[in-house]
This record gives sequence, structure tokens and C-alpha cells, in this order.
Amino acid sequence: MPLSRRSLLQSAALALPSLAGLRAAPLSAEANTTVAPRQPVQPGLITRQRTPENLEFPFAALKDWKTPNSQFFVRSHFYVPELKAEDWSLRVEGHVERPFEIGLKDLQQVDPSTHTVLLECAGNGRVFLQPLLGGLRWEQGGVSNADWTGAPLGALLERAKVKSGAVDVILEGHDQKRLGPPSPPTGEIPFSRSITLEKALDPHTLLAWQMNGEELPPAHGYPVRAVIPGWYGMASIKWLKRVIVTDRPFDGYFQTFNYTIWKRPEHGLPTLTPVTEMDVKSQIARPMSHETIPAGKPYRIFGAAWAGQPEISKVEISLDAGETWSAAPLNVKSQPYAWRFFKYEWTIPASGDYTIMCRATDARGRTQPMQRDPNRRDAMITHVQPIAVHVR
Ligand SMILES: Nc1nc2c(c(=O)[nH]1)N[C@H]1C(S)=C(S)[C@@H](COP(=O)(O)O)O[C@H]1N2
Ligand SMILES: [Mo]
Repeated sequence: MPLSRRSLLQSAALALPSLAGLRAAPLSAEANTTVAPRQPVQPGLITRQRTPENLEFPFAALKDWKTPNSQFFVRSHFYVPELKAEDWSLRVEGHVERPFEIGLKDLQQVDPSTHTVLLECAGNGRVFLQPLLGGLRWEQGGVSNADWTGAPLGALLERAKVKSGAVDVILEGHDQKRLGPPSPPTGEIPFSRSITLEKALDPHTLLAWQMNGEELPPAHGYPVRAVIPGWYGMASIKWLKRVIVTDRPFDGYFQTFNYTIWKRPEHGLPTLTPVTEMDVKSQIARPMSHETIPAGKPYRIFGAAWAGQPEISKVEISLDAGETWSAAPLNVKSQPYAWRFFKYEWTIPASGDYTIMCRATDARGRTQPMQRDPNRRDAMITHVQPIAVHVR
């Protein structure tokens, strides 16, 4: 019996609720999971951890030489302390003749200066380690570059009159926590790190209250943080509380249990050594890994290189997985402690799969290695990374 138009519509309408039910099923299953999907708290940043909030700069979108504050990567171990500028003060003490305390207004009168300084987390690129290790799994974006305005730490140490025999300067943050296994010390410990007295007296070493001309955002250390140019990020203590001068090297948690690499001094015995100065490194922002790019058109490879204090003198590109290398033109803009952009106009020969690499050399003659040095444990990840692309 042929169905009338009307009964067809009726049967379609009857079918609808069951269809809708089918579609709804996976959605409600998702809603039942313990962690509901949320929007990133900082749009434009990649979430690596929600609590505490650890956020990666989207390196593939690299454009600005100075990273906007809203895109600057965030690395916080414990939490973001809620501090008020009016109540904040810093204590300078330890192996000094005249310990003192200073508030923000007075600190801002101490020879303010502005420097562009790149910060890179010592674990940037950790996701590329084989085998994978503990710690945050950064891809390429545990790095950013900004202007910092602050007082030179050296001027404060001068005021405190450092006693002879001083070697280290401990920087202590307001954030503190009872640490987990294995075998943590008792009680809460603040995030803290030491720098050498020599580094503390370097006129570029700042106690900063501004980032790119704005007051420090809470996540970046409000109201005052240290900026230790040329050292990996862990030394640039946020939410600064105390500066403690010592007459012996500091052996705190974050430079013994953590942020250390193996070195082999002359006697050959592996010696655990705190991570300090940055090594030379470069990264390709574009193309991205696994990007498909059109054949028969020129393609601009683009990225950044940095080495801490020494300037970048050369970046080379390989289009054949490291067999052959050619120099990539460097941006004119080059400054110690900041990154330098490079680009390379690639005339794509034919469709197929290509493995692109970059490697930088700095003014000290250091070049990125092809192989990972396992003595570096989970830090200082600078070996050359392959970017696989598909051309068609
Ligand atoms: N007080 C405090 N300072 C800190 C940290 C922290 O967790 N607490 N993290 C350090 C690490 S490991 C890095 S890489 C940088 C990151 O600075 P940012 O969050 O402003 O990018 O801050 C450093 N200073
Ligand atoms: Mo870090």
C-alpha cells in the first residue's frame, strides 16, 4: 500500500525523537565525566596544567619580538599568592653589614632601568624526550621574550654592604608548599633559588615591577619578581620575599633535588650540578609538525633562536633530515638576552614528505647538537628537533 504524503511526514516526525536520543547519548556521557571540558583561562595560551595553572605560549603563532603579557608562558610550581603592593616589602639580609627592608615605592626610586630579556623554562621541549620523563610536558612554548623594568639587584646589595667571603645570593618567593614524595623535607618550603654573587651584581639583573610597560600580572610575580638574564627561568623568582646573601653555596631543594644536571669534572665522577646559564637553541614556528603544504610554491620557514647572553651568529636549515645544511637569513634585530628571528625561503621541489630542521650557533661558537645528552636528565633540552611536513 503506497504511503500518503501525510503519513510519510507523520512517520518522519515519529522517527525524530529516537534520532535525537541517539545524538544526545555521547553528549550526556561526556557530561558525566569528572572533569568537564572548560575554556582555557587565558585565551591564546595552551594549558599544560590547570592547578596550579601552567600555560604554554603558542609558539606556532610566533609573530611579536616582544611577547604580549597575555601570551607570555606561565610556570608556577605551587599557586599564585595574592599580594598587595601596599603591604609588600622585601628583606635584604644574610651575610651583609646592614640588613634592611624596602617597600615598593622606595624600590622604584632605585635606578630603574628596562631590559629586554627572554625567559625559557629549563624543561621547555620536555615532551620530545625519549623516554618521556616526569615534569611538565612542554612542547615549544615554554619560552617568551619581554621588556622588564626594575631596580638592579646590585644597587640593593651595595646598600646592604655585602661582607667579604659572600658567594651566593638566595632569592625566595612568597609561594610555599609542603612537598610530596620522595623523601621531602619537613614543613612547607618556599620556591627559592640562588644565583652567584657575580650574577647578582650584573647590572642587567633586575628586581622588576613592570613587564612590557605594565604592572606585573599576578601570574608573573606581582608586585615584584627577579629577572636573571641569560639563566633558565627557574632563577627568576616571582613574588619576591627575601634576598639572602650567603658565604657558602646554597643547596636548596630546587637546585639539588630538581633543576640539576650531571656534569663530569676532571676526576670523571658524575657530579649533580644546578642548572644555570642557557644553552644555544632555535625552534621552527612554521611550518608546524605534520603540516601539509602546497607543492610548487615558495614557503617561508620562520622561527627564533636564543643563547642567553651571547648573540646568535648563525642559524642553519636542513630540508633533508640533517644531511645538508644552508644558512638562514637572520633578522637584523639582535640583542644579548633576547631571541633573534630567522626566516628561510624554501622553494619546494616536488610533492612528498620532508623532514625540516634548524640549528643555531652563538657568538661563543656553541652549536646545537643532533643528539640528546642524557646527563641533562629532564632539563636543558636543546638538541635538534625534526619537523615532518607533507607537500602535495
Ligand atoms: N616564586 C616562584 N618563582 C618562580 C617560579 C615559581 O613557581 N615560584 N617558577 C620559576 C620557573 S621554573 C620559571 S620557568 C619562571 C617562569 O616565569 P613566568 O611564569 O613569568 O613565565 O618563573 C620562575 N620563578
Ligand atoms: Mo622553569
